[in-house]
Amino acid sequence: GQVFRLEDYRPSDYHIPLTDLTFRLSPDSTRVISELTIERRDGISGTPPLVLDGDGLVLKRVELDGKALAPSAYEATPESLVIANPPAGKRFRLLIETEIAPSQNQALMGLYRSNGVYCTQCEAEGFRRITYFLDRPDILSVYTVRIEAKRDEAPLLLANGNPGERGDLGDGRHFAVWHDPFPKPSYLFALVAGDLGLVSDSFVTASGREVALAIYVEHGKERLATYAMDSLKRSMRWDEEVFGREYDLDVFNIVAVSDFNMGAMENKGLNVFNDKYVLADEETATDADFANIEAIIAHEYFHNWTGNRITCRDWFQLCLKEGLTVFRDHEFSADQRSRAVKRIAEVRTLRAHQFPEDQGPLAHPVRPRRYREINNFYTATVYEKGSEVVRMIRTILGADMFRKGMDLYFERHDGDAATIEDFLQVFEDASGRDLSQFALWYHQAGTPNVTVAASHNAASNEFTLEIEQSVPPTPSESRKRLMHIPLAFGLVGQDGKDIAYAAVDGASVEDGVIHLRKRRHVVTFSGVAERPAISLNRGFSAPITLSIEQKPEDLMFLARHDGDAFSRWQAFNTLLTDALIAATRNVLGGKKPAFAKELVELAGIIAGDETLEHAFRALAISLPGEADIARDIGANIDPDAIHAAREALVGAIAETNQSHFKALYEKLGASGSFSPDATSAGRRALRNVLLDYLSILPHGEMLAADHFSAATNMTDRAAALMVLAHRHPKSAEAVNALAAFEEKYRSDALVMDKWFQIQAAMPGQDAVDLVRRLTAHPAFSMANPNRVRSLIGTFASANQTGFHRADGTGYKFFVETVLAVEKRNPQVAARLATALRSWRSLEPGRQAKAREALLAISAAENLSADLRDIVERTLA
Ligand code: B3K
Ligand code: ZN
Repeated sequence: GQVFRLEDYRPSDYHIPLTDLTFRLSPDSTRVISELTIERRDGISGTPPLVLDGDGLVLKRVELDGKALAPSAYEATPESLVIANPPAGKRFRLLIETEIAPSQNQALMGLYRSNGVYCTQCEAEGFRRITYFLDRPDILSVYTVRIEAKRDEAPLLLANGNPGERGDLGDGRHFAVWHDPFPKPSYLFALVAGDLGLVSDSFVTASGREVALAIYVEHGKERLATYAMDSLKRSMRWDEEVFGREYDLDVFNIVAVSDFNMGAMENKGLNVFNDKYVLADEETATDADFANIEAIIAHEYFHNWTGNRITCRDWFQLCLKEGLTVFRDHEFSADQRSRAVKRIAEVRTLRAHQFPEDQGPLAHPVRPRRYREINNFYTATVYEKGSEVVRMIRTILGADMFRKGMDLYFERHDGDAATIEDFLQVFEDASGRDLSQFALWYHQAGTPNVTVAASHNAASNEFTLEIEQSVPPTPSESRKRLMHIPLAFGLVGQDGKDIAYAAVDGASVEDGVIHLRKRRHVVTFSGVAERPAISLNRGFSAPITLSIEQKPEDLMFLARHDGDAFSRWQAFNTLLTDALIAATRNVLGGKKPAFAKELVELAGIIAGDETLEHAFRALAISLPGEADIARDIGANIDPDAIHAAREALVGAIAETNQSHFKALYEKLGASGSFSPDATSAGRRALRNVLLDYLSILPHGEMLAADHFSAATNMTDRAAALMVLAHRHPKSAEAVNALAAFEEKYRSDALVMDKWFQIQAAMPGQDAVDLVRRLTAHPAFSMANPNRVRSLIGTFASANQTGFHRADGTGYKFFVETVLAVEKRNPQVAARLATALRSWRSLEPGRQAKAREALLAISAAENLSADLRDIVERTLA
């Protein structure tokens, strides 16, 4: 396939200042009439050919300045429309009529139907599946859209912007016109038409303008959009208060659809959502679902400024909108909930998804320089590491200067299709600082490693850190340059408070942050009388791996006393990880894993520490997952040994703390009336982690079964079901609970996703047969991305022992399924296939079988560009 390169960017010869679209909707043959006002760009001499993008299009009519174009004057293929000699005048009008079949569209890009509702997805390159266009993000156009449809089939007609004229067309058809005054790229175009229920509300902006808010959902589900609407209003207010950003149209519409390739889409004034991220009540959604809804509603809303008003010049700049908008939604959630708990959750996600990407064959810079298929670059690196990079800018500049830079960004670039260079420039201009070395975070792939050795000289009252940075090689980047790494830190004294030091030598230290810029720094703190415990990378100030020789006593001390909550969590997590790695080694050596008494007791102390939030305690005592342990071991992975080691530590902690955990579990009690707020969710989280521990003890299945039947909300019910299915799969309690759950929710697709997920993650040899059987379940469908992700995605990415079964049957099933999904939906298949990205870290037997699986996919006929790109890079 073709390779696109950043350095090949050229502005287009033509612009499209105005785009008027008419849609005559019909499931099998929709007509799209596009009337474009086209302008030659200033400074272009002559009349270069006009080349419009298409994808699978059928051209019905083309007119230039009101006259039919002679067939010799243009060339149309499904992939492009070329006008060799456009008019010599500066401006001309082009009319293009295409025919498309939304009902046949299973890739869910362009115009398609979900549950009878017409909807669109155009990012990144879906607009070209609707009409011929300059389908690139630097072509900003003002759109007017007229939709015509059968009134009974689609009483609701929506597009971007503000509503205009609407009326009857006779013959049971009607129309509506929408106008969006803000010039936008084609990827932000959206249309929705169908029969949906409405939840309406309103919002008065800081300057006093009233905005009509609407969320459209399936009829009968209106009640389930309450939390989404509340999240929207809080997001709108927050963006005014924290970033000074007001909403700019008269209406803001959200539509929930059940067939969607990802989470949601920020189309101007008309966000389209995967219904999983809109619909929730206590009976059907977990606390994690509520938190995701809040975050994603906010994320898409925040794109209105970071993405829509200021968009990307080209797709290499994707992180300009995504990394920044993730950072904004993280900050929003931190303000709405517990900042410390939110930060820990973010870091866990980053390590689980971005680190393996950055450390494997699919590694790429936050701003990539080349791609074959842009859809494969909506990655954890672009999104999550992109957000971490913005966070580091704020750490380096300080909150006030960061806000000044953001203000300048909005002022200088409103209406632009901008670049990462533009973004960095505003912070340099606002602060007068040089960010050129820092910019490497955008350009260089790989997770930097920082190695630290600490020593205290009691005679001279000096504390010294020897710090070294290195960036490991990544595909096509073998030589790396040195990074600017902001390392937040504290020297913790015996009273648990940070020790003051008199002076620092060897690196620049500002406001508790060591700035690493060289390969090696010897940083000496003078005036330090007692040997401190060193707390490094506080708040996870830099997305790095840290290797530091630390005494277990120091880590235990930090786990109890570090003033930075994140580092406190980190200290205990490091202890747990070290213990699990050692235990895995024991299992492999045929020995019984053993754990330090102090460690298992500390779990009990943290669980019961009433000075800490429930949610923090729950996170602290949750063991690293099997994939986390595998990542930290790094090579020669045997998932069965990891599983055995982890279960052994669960058992050791549960046994030692048995009566304490039982009492705590009882005290936390079953929930009374439900509230989705963070404090209530934290209490449930702690109680459910305790259940997980207690369930490993004798009669654990009875306790879990009681928990299951007493549950009055989905969080508790799903937690109990998971414990039963994973820890006591053969018990009557597990079988009954799975059956009861299925019976109760069989017609609620989103809840059935949880049922599929729990079973797909069931550890052990039997999972592959179970998952295969479940693909035939009436609630499952290969055509629906949520179902596929729940069952197949969970199996491949969250079931280490099942998927990586030593005999390779997990991989065989995976190959068949990925290829079956691909026939309909290449994007979802390509995403699934990334589950094998860490195949080289497996032990040799599994490694060979995983490689065969990848080769089998790459040998399949008519492989899509999406899947080919992933598989070839993974094998390279
Ligand atoms: N911008 C969209 C993602 C589009 C993915 C296209 N393959 C959602 C978001 O990040 O907000
Ligand atoms: Zn986004």
